Amino acid sequence: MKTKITELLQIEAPIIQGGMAWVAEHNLAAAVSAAGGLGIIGAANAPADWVRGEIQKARELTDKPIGVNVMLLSPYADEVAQVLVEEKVPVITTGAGNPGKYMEQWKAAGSKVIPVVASVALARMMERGGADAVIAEGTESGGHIGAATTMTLVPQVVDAVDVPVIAAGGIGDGRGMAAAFMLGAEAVQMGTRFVVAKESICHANYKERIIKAKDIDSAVTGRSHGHPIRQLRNQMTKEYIKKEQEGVPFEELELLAVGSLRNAVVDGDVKHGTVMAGQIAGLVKKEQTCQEMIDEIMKEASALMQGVK
Ligand code: TUI
Repeated sequence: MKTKITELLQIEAPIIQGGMAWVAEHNLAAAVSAAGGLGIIGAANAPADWVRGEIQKARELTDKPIGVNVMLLSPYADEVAQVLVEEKVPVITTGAGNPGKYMEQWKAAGSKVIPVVASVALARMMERGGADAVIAEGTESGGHIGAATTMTLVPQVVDAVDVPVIAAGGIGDGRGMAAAFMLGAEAVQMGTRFVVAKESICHANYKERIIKAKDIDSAVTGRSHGHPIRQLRNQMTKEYIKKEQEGVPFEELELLAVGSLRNAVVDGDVKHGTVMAGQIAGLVKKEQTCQEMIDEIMKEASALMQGVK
């Protein structure tokens, strides 16, 4: 399948893996890229040396291009940005902010820069700043989210910018991918489905929670202080949301959240940890290799789109 994004990024399947903190490390990224999509190393809150090491380890596993996601709220964002220049990372996605201050150095190093946007205004600003494409991410996504749904955001961003648009949020199979193409997207980004990949190092308890999740099993914490995070309901979300309703200040809420994603992903504490996942978790039913996932999604989407596009 050829689209503007497969051409731009030199990949076979228009499927990009989300830059998920603790999960998107070299094994998963290399497996997605080897399967024809674009694997992403999630820099999240990690120090620059860790990011460099992951890039190098991924490159030992595959010759295919691999990208890095920069989480712009990270205290290490400046150092990570520099490592990406030194390592000549072919594709950089960004999340949770405005990457404007890094754009020039990344473009000069030859990287394709693809910011995640949650609004038309930011999409326009990113295009003006030199973005090669944008990821329009709806509120169905896991983790840090915006307000608009994928169904409403994607066509409005498509109409507003000339660069190709990648749809994200609530996409987990070939039907979601075909729907995204109907909205004008040129590729999709998926996170939740790849969390349960065989190559994903995520703890078995976390994978099991996604596999057993039902349609309405996620909740959003942090709305009271403007950093909404979608995650699966558990003891943690119950306590957090109760405290938010009581008007507990941000600093105290933060104490509940610090280290909680690591506790879930690495140690498997899915009761008190943060189990970030998108609303599509209810559709994700089994662990598969990245190759099996990508082949299945491509086959299903292609069949649905026969004669349509
Ligand atoms: O970034 C994400 N998802 C994330 S980041 C993250 S890091 C974290 N880890 C542990 C606890 C708390 C946070 C987890 N999930 N998705 C991309 C995304 N970007 N969604 C929304 C946005 C966004 C929001 C506002 C992008 C830009 C923006 O603009 C701000 C501005 O300056 O205009």
